[in-house]
Amino acid sequence: MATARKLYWGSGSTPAWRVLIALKEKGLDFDSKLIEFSKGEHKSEEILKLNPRGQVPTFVDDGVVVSESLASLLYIQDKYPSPTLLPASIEGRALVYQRLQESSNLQDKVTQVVLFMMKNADAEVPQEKLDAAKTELKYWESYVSEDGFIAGPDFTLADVAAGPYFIAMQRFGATFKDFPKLAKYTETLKARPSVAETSPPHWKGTPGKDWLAGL
Ligand SMILES: N[C@@H](CCC(=O)N[C@@H](CS)C(=O)NCC(=O)O)C(=O)O
Repeated sequence: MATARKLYWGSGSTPAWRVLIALKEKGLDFDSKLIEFSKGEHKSEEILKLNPRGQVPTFVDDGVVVSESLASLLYIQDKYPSPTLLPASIEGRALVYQRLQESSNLQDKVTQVVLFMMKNADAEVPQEKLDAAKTELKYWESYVSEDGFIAGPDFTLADVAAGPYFIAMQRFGATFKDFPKLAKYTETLKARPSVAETSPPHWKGTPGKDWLAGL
């Protein structure tokens, strides 16, 4: 049945995965528009009209267009507060907002390696890009809380924003051998229904890569 919500997304797009997880966590239905990058569908007139950058995710809700993944997460939490993905305390929310913003660094470091290797299939993974990703992981290893998630004991927007990147890194060969808390955290995330059920469909039955094997 058609709903007032529509999400344009691509299989393997980690920013889009964030939005899929948030919608699942909130139990929200939406019209799903899975685009194929190989056919250039992200640059279709339909998407460009909504998002001049021609990128996914692009999310439309009741005529409101939010096309940046982190903005979409905040919008979804704001419009659909229950069940909440934010802590009750202002201190807790401050930490979630901090980690949400920081997840852009994670996004950047992973994307730098992946895009380079997609364009240079026969090249060695540049060591400086791997080193930058490793430095980034050190921060996140220190952020995982003893009792569970990235910003405390509960699953929050911080996990929605950052979590998919750790799973994607694993798909690209990372083992987190020097990051035991992240290794455990990644398994916890993968077992969460909202994450498992929205995992990139093309990953099923296809091999990953070893580009991040050094991590
Ligand atoms: N900052 C954006 C990044 C979105 C993004 O880079 N999407 C990629 C897929 S992962 C895309 O659509 N790339 C196509 C393009 O840039 O032309 C967000 O977080 O939503």
